[in-house]
Amino acid sequence: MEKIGMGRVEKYLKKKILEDGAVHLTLIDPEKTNPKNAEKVCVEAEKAGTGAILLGGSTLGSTSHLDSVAEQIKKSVSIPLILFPGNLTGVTRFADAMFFMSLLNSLNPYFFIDVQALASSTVKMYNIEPIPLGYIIMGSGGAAGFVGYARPIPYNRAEIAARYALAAQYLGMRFVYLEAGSGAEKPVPPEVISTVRREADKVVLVVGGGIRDGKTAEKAVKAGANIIVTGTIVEKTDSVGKKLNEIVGRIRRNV
Ligand code: 1GP
Repeated sequence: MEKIGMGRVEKYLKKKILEDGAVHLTLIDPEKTNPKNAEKVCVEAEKAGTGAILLGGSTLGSTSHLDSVAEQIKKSVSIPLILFPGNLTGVTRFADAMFFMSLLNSLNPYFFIDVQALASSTVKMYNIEPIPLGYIIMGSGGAAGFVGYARPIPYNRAEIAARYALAAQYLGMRFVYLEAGSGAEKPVPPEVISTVRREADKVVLVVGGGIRDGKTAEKAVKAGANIIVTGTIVEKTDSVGKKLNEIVGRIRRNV
């Protein structure tokens, strides 16, 4: 029984949120990179003050490719490596933790409970720390929405997202992720974030999808996001460090 509760990475994230006001996570999509490039991006991201590396994608086919990217990242940085799996292929023994996530607004039970059941014994065997997370897809939803059979919640229906988030809280999920979809034209609007924050007042609120600059990230944090995820900007920006510095600087309290 004494083993039940928060693990090391979750405690680290929560402490950092308390200290800094919010945490930034750098998302690496293994399909869009290779071990060498991932190392370069992660080293720059760590220097810029990102809190952890998230690793995963919706359409990943090869776990051996994921293994080689993850192993290289682990060798190169000291911040935690957290998995953000889109399917069974997204589990690697080189990770410290995993967003053990359920896609709450999927029409397909595979994505809210079956794939988790299939993955669970591997997560245990590799001693990966599971962080329970309710995943809610909004707006246009992107690839995650399509692959996950999601019924994305429209931005003008924030109260629906808030109810899903509160249900996740009552089901014991300690994190809720509002996802606009990778590369989304429109990120989750601040008024949606604040409605969800007011209702689900005990969860760590993660927001991602379409965030490309410090101003947007800061608005999301002011509306109640605790964690900001950005992925596409590290794929497309030459000066990754500069861009991430700007975002991390804007979301940290008193900076
Ligand atoms: C996608 O929320 C993440 O799952 C990050 O989105 O790639 O648009 O930063 P971007």
